[in-house]
Amino acid sequence: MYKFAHITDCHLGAWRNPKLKEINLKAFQKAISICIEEKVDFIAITGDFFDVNVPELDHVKRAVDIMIQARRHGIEIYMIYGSHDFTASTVSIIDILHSAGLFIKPIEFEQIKDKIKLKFIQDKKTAFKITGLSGRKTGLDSEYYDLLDMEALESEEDLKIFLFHASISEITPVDLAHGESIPLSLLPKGFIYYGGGHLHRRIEHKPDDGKSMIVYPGPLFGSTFTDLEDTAQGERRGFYIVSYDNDNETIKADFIETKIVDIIFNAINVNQNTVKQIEDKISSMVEQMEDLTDKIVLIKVKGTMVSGKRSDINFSRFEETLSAKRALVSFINRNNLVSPETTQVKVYGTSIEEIEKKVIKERIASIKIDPAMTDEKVKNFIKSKLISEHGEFTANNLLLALKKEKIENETLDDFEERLMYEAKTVMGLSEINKEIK
Ligand SMILES: [Mn+2]
Repeated sequence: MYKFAHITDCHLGAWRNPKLKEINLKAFQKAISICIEEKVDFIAITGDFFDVNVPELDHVKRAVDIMIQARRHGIEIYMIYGSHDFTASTVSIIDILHSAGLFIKPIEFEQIKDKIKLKFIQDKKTAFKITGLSGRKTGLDSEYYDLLDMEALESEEDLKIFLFHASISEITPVDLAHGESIPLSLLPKGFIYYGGGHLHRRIEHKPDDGKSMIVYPGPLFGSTFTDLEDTAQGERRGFYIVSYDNDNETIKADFIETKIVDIIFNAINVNQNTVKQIEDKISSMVEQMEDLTDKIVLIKVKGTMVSGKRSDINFSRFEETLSAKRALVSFINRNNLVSPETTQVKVYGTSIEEIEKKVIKERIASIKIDPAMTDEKVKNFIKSKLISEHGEFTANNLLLALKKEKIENETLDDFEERLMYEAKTVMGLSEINKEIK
């Protein structure tokens, strides 16, 4: 009997709030401690280990300290990149930790003509052969899956595990089905386990062959308000311990919960309410809430106000009340609260990222090439960078590149140069790093 753990989407370093940041790290510590207790043979981490490619160093140190515990118990770690900790143009912290020998990246490949031949890494203890494909920033994943040398992947002998960081169309829940996904048919066949990352939801799928499993554990804690809202509404967070029985050739995946704190979620509909009415509603809800000690309290206020602006409402007063009631952290989400002055905004979403994506999609849809344009080179450039999904890809990546903040101790010149370099790379104006990490 062999056992391995599958952990994903830790998003370490996510959350500006120090308490949430800490809970997230605690969830990772808990997962690793359980892996050690359960004596798993190895751990597979399928991307978005960190929330960004260059996280704060104190957090990196603590994550490393936790991983070292597993390594000291002889537990090997296999890690692929996710869309959050991957970068095409510069170095990710994952590269540095990999160079230091902390874990193995089973994502090496050979490019033979126009095909990508993935290399397998054989785990010493279990003899499982592991390979995988990392997540990219956004979009274009399917292009890489299209290029895979499937025959080589499928004809490889022995027990195989495939690690990936992408949505699969057929098994993605409808409410998460924005953004790009790949069809099931693009996964190579004949593997015993397909370990997925990227979807922040727990999904177990058993293909018809009855011999394999596709599993998304979902995040250990979560990195957005929506994640926590899902948790409060019953989504359990944790990871999987997968056992393989050699004699019967059967595979079993057990979900292990890593809950650190309870989360309470309440929504208030304030459609067509005045500022005073909204304040009264929130106030009476907050007054009635009990038993909040050491819990995360989330309140979502939604609707279109009859008059006034969001900033007319004194939200911090309610947060103070909640903290006086000993809530560990409280959040009043007003992303879905719209004042009449802002109703010209036509897209809604629950997170900034989602709203940005929708706005970009809408704007890009209206970009067309002027039929009078004759220069083929320019036309092709526009097509490949600015039109339809290519345009969305460029815009989303440009936004991510320009969102980067100055790192402490980085000079302004270096920072500007780094931003410029990333932006140019996104626009295809510098030498593009064609390597797939
Ligand atoms: Mn993620």
